[in-house]
Amino acid sequence: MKLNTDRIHDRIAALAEIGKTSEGGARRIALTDEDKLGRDLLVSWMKDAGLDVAIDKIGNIFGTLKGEQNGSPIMMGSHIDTVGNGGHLDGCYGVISGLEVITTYVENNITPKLDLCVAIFTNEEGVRFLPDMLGSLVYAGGMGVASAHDIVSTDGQTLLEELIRANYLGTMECGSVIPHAFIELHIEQGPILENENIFIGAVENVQGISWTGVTFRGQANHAGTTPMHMRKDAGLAAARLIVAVNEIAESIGDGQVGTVGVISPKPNLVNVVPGEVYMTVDLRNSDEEKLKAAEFMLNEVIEYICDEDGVRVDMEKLVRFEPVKFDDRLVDLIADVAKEKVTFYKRMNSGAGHDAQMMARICPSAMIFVPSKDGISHNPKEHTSRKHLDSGAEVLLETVMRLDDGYLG
Ligand code: HGY
Ligand code: MN
Ligand code: MN
Repeated sequence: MKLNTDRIHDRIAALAEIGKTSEGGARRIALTDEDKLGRDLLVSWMKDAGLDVAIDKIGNIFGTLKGEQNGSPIMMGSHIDTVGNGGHLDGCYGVISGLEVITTYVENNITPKLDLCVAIFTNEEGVRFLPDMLGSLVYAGGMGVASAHDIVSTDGQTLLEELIRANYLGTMECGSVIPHAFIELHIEQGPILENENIFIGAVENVQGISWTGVTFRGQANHAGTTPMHMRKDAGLAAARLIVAVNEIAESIGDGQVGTVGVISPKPNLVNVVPGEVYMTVDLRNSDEEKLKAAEFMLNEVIEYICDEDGVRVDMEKLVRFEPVKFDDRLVDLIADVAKEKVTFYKRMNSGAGHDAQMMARICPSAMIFVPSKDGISHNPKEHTSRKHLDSGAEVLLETVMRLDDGYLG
């Protein structure tokens, strides 16, 4: 069977037009009008292919081609929601390629043995509703539907209100269909494959993620009249923490990363000493013990900063996912297919979080990576060459065909 890779590129381009930013990036934040329009477009393509379309109680979308046997489906999928000014491939590439794999069966009049399904998970990015990978987390039983429905977005809406408003509050029970296997095709979003001139990554695990909200509380005061030794400068505390997070990552090394992505000073005025600063700390490591060490160091340094600058602090654990190991048999299958299709492949970790790490809780799961140009992602400059995108989709098709031929038994 041959994929229609032109259609993959045309559909990536068509989806990119929805929520396009002035810099040519993507802005389809979860359950906004743009996300809804993207969802509607994908659902229309699923229906064009004659798939059964189901929506669950957290807004996850499933397009299914019935197989000969009644049983668990081979599921592919990812997400189409984006960060604030992201790229056009993150998530979308895996969804559109999964739909293309199924459409190829339909157009070749081949009925698979097992059901084939492509999934679109709600709120993977986690920039509007916390935590990230929310739709797949709930699907995998990591959070109750009611609790998820009550989550309040950064702009004050509950998830339930936004699901209703977008008309994506489905009736299918979350987790009611346990896949035979779950395969997520995704861009690497990092520099490794490109630096080593490798076409395909067979992803073995996803690193652990720790997100903390930190609010330093000092005292707003006049920038001109307040002597330096009398200040309770929350801005200075925040600056020290940004440097400290970088130093924690450097001191642990071994792939440890640390990021302060949100910094919101109040009152954020040129002539007022910041009285309060809200910031987020994102720590990640594929080794759980090292991630715990990084979290310990974070708490220690925040205590030290408060003493130094005479400020108080409130901290909130926003997200905490342990590292996830994918199914060895599936990783071996992807590696075998990659060896045949592209010769150069690599087993590797994932630095980014993905829906597959949640699906690994309920079924054999693994990921296929393709290179990211200059390792850039979550940025309008996100790009992957056509030859790499096509290779990834071909590896996905062959992997699914072998699973349908009984690879996992
Ligand atoms: O944060 C992540 O790694 C993913 O993009 N949600
Ligand atoms: Mn993604
Ligand atoms: Mn992302």
